[in-house]
Amino acid sequence: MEHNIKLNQKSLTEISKRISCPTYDRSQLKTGIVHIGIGGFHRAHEAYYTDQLLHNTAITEWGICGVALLPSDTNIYNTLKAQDGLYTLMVKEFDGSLTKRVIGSITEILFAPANPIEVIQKMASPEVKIVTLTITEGGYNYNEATKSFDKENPAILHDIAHPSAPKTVFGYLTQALKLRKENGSKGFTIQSCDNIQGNGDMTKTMLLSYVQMVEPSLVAWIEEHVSFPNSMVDRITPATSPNDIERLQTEAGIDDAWPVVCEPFKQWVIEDDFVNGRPLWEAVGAQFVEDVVPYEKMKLSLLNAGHTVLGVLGALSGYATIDEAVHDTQISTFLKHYMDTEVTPTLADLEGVDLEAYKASLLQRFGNVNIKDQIDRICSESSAKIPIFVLPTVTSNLESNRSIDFAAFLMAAWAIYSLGKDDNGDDLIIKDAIATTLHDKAVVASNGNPTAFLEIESVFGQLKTSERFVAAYTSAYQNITKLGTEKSVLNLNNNNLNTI
Ligand code: CS2
Repeated sequence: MEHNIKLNQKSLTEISKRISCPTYDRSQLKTGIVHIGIGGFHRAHEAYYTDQLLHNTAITEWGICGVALLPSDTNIYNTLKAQDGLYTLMVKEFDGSLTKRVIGSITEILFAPANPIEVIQKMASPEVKIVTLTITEGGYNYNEATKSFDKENPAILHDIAHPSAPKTVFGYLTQALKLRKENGSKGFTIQSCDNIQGNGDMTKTMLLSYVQMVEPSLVAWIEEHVSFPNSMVDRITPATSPNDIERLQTEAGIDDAWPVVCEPFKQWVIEDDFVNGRPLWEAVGAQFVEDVVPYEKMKLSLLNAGHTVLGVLGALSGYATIDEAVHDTQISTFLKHYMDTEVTPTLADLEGVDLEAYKASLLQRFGNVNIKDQIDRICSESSAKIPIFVLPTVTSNLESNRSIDFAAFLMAAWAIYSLGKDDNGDDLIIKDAIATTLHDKAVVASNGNPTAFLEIESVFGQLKTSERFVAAYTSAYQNITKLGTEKSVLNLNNNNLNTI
């Protein structure tokens, strides 16, 4: 291969001789979508679908403006800015090969902390018809303990005090919608692409709680002019590693400072409820349905919770990647038990879905040895994920008097994981917004009071009041402490031999 080429708009023609590139004229695209949160997942999913659509050159109104919301997004902002919004998507196929393409759908990039007004104005501009979000499960400011919007969050208090220089998505959306109302413009659709049951409903409830506090007169306008479709999003997108960057240089001679890697599988199921038009994403594989709830439930409680199982048990066992964990027979047997005996009965009302095939496909996807999805990534922010991925299953099983043993074991394993050491005594780095609380409670738990961990109400709500759960959890906690993860997983599996 000749010299490496730096990825940017100017070099695109040259790069298109090496890998597939946008064939559409990016300079002709209007910005129809503002997207908040330009991490890997957005770039492997919505931006990819939209790029595929834009290859139909008759479509010019759906360029994406990517917004970096947080000061910690400086790096991705600078990188994408230097590359004119372009990046390489590297799909890690099952046979080990890479499918590489440059994605061109992000045509503008803004850094909110540097210029909040610019972001508000962009969102208020009439050509923008949809605001999409990937702000993570924790970004919705929902408090599990009070089951409502967290009004005490310092970032929210900041936004109330400084409406024109907000920090949170709620501050931005409120100001932009207020401006649209004042300008006599149409509303827009707010589309969450995060892993939350009823992500659109959650966005609406949280936003209206905020608006009710700061701009009560805007509530009725939003009810009428803004829609919040629920959606199920899916594509496993590990963090990009230095090896991935190097591989792109070696295989294609392209210098891309931040390519995105992902699995071949992708799915996007969306409720067709858009107040101001939408792209024909169905032309490139998205599904529009009337009720997305069944799909969401299935994905969150099997795929995402499955990840949590593999992540927590895998981390304690000393594994670094998800494929390593799923190739450990006892861990995958545990996962199958959990899926079959505890999750499947809660999904009884799913119509038209072949659950057995879905579960089998998940094990295959988790096992893709080329993906190298990091256990660190999966375990990060568990305090926001577990209440969404795992605890609804527990609640439903407690109500119906079904098995909760595997979930209780998982929670005990998480409590032990939160001590920050794996079974070999090696350090585990815990990345979590409430890492200190998790650690403090984990320490109390390890000093003869396992249930102390369940006292974290923002995660567990009132779960500590369920005697049945507490008993199963305590017994699992003691077993793991006494026997280690491997042996106690084996014992639990053996006690349930006839259930799979
Ligand atoms: C993962 C998800 O963050 C997690 O814990 O389960 O990021 C998962 O990879 C995606 O939702 C896949 O669609």
